[in-house]
Amino acid sequence: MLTIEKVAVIGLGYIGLPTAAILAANGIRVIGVDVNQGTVDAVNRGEVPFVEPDLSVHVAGAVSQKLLSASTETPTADAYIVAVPTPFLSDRTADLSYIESAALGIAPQLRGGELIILESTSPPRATRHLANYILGLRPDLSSDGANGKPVVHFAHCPERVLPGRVMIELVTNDRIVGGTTREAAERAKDLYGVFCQGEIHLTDDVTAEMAKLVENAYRDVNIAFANELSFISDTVGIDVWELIRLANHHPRVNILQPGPGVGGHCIAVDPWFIVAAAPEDAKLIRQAREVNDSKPEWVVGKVMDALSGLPAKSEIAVLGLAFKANIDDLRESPAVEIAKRLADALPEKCINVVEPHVQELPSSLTGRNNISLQDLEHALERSAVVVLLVDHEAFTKLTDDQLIGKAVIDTRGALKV
Ligand code: SAJ
Repeated sequence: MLTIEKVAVIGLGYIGLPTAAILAANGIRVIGVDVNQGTVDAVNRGEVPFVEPDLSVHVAGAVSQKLLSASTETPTADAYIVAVPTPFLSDRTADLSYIESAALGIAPQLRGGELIILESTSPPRATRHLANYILGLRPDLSSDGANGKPVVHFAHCPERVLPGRVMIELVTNDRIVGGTTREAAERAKDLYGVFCQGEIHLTDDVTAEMAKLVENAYRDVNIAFANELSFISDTVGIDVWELIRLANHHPRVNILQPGPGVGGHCIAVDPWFIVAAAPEDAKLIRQAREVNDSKPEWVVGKVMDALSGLPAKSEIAVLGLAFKANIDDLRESPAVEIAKRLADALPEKCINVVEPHVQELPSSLTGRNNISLQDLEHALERSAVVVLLVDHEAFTKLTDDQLIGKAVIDTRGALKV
């Protein structure tokens, strides 16, 4: 029986805000909490501060029905969903400081009986770390009723939605819910059951944490295989795209696509949490990360090869900065990394970046006078070398005529030249 009427969602980012909106759309009173006043103000106006299909409609509707509001202060609530960032530190272990900040806000509000769910992608035992951190601040409470203390329930429920399809996948994907106790898992299942039409699988907290990391590491390893094939194909002088297309005709083979490297805040990051947890064992996972991380430098080498023999003043068109097609998200994007390396290595060359989904270059590319954001036509007109980094629709439609006479480096296999 669900007794949760009021939920606080801590962190109104790419996952927290959609989750808040979908709960509110299903009749739960939701308060979104964020440290960024601009985000809080935007949500209270019914606006969404980033691009995600269908999210605006949900947020605007929930705010106008007074089921969703936002604040910089953590309120009392029946359940808390923590969806804050867990970036990695310079030694590639997870930075849990945002989780701890969320805990500092939650702890004073607890009365006993609440459910606290960690949704942030986390290294193994982060949910226990959150529980211990909160119970350290509130020694009058417990996670299991020991010594007759009121219980607070802790669970991990990783999100697995694909950016660009978040509002659909939140509803249709299966979910894994791991509790520090069985009761915590059952309660979290009841809450997600409010909107989730997929199956909800119960387990313990550490297995749930690992499941999310393993899903992304699985994909990373498979993309690394494709990227390694692109190196090998180049060495033996064959077309990697044709090679993969043909091999995939086998009924039990499904090779992914090579690219300029792996970006985004998940697949390029999460496998390192596994490596940090078991460095001696996670050999293949580490190697895959290294293969994928080596791809940007390899692409830069191909641009250098293409430039050799061309007039010194030849310009370069860099097509795409996003981490994947048809989105505006530049986080951990290998395309940004390649653009930066080219700008650093070629101070005398003009680099024309085309990214139809952003209005200005990211800060890592500004402050240089050899790189600028241009429209596609202008960039193509001026450049002798074209390097395609993202298979945005605007680029895959390019015709042979538009590329005639140019050296083309197509890292996505998106062009027919
Ligand atoms: N990529 C390739 N070749 C491929 C597929 C992808 O180079 O064949 C690259 C993309 O261009 C991109 C990166 O990999 O740079 C990641 O893109 P993606 O579409 O594979 O995944 P994300 O990062 O957008 O979302 C992933 C998803 N995880 C899995 O598919 C296992 C998503 O379901 C998760 O919710 C999300 O990570 C997350 O939040 O963890």
